[in-house]
Amino acid sequence: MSGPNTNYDPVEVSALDPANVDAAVQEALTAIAGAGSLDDLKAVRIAHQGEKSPLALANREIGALPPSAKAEAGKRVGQARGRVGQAIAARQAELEAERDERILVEERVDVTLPAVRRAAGARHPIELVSQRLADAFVGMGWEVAEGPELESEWLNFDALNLGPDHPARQMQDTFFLDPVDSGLVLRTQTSPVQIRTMLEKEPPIYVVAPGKVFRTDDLDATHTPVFHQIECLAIDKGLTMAHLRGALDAFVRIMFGEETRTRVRASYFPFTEPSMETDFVCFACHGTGHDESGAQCRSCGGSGWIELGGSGMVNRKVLRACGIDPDVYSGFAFGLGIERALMLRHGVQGMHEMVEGDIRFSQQFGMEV
Ligand code: FA5
Repeated sequence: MSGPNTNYDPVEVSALDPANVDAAVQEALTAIAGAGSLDDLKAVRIAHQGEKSPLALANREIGALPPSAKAEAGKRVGQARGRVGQAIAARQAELEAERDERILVEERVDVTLPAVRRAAGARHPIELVSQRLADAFVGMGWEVAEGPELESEWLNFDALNLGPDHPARQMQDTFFLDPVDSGLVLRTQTSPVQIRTMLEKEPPIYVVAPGKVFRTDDLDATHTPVFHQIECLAIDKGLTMAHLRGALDAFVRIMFGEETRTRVRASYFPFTEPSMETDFVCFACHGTGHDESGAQCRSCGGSGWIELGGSGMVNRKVLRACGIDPDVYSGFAFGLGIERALMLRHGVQGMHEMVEGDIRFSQQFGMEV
């Protein structure tokens, strides 16, 4: 800054020289007009309006002038700064308007375009059927019971009267867990849930237990290594085979309709005595046992019937093992394959369709969540 200017002549202070002030203004206006973007304009503002700009320096010179000269110099510099400020504000408004217009075009949303629709998930038909079956029994006052898929050998076999050397233990080909003496298996049936329930609850007991089970079966039209069962167990005073038939009939009617053709035949399960098997008429040959060419039906092996599930009166030995007095209480149980129930209910042609995970299969059953 210059020293006190006692012999005042504003022209002699070069920064305040009207020509220089004018030149600074012209230079600023040219730069402002040439700023092509808001970023450019920011740089121009710093150069021509900032602390080190020529006009800011001129403004500072005013402070050193004698009071009588300050007004005139102040007016000149003030007007110059005002012009620059206005020009910057005007250019700023122009550039902002251009930017907004560009954004509106670039980010335009066509609300008439069809939306990208994501398919909503839905429950698998196996899950739907097993829930519907369980619901039917809950509607009759039964409770839902659950057990683990990784089960102790004792609960899956021994407690159900299938001792280590029992030949029936081979009836259900089992996935054992490493090491073999771990005593753990992937449960082969939902029947261990019977035992768990009887050990936990006092009679009367009415439970329904849906769940996943595992067997070393090959995948074919009526078998899969991972499938689902639903098990019903009733323990009360005075229950007989008549109650079992009644419950089975109710189950089949609710699930498959009045016209369903099923049959029961004597069978054997170590944990029920006496035992029965329920079959339904083959979905492929409709009970004839052969296909259109006369060859043996591959779905039912020529018998015309497909096994749906087993049942029977709970073996006295099993009741006793669970601490229930068989002279006071009796009970019945039955267990069905859900995949087979789905075949019967919806005419599904083979197990492959159910396990392949093709969404077109599931969609036929609706998208119930
Ligand atoms: C049992 O598993 C007994 N726990 C059923 C039972 C419960 C009997 C209560 C008495 C009292 P079974 O091994 O038969 O029984 O199997 C029952 C049903 O599971 C079969 O009838 C069949 O519908 C289904 N099933 C068996 N193996 C397979 C498989 N590999 N794939 C699909 N479904 C199967």
